[in-house]
Amino acid sequence: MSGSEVLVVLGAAAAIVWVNWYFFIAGGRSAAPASLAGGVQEIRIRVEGAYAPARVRVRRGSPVRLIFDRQETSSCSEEVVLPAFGIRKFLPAFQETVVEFTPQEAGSYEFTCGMSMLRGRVIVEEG
Ligand SMILES: [Cu+2]
Repeated sequence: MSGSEVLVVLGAAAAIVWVNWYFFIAGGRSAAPASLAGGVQEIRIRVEGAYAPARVRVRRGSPVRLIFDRQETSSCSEEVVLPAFGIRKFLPAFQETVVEFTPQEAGSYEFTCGMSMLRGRVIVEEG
């Protein structure tokens, strides 16, 4: 291989490593873990122009309770949808709204506002 070919191969290898790190390792680590409350994996998500945290990490097979704390009146965030769990819920402004489900399969599941503008993710790990 010529010198420039080696550089191309190294560059491609570095890109692959980066993509894997970015999406799989960093993504999982930056997700906020749920805390256990009486066997329920509970996590509070602030809704104000975005979901905070936007990534939450839970374990498969135990109930999950997401507490959406909506601190705005912007109509964008008035609904939250978790398509994988068949959930669509209205979030009254300046109130907490509880959403509960039990993930049976590990994976990464999106939640969005009613118009899919705000986005978050539930990362379900093996129990
Ligand atoms: Cu919206």
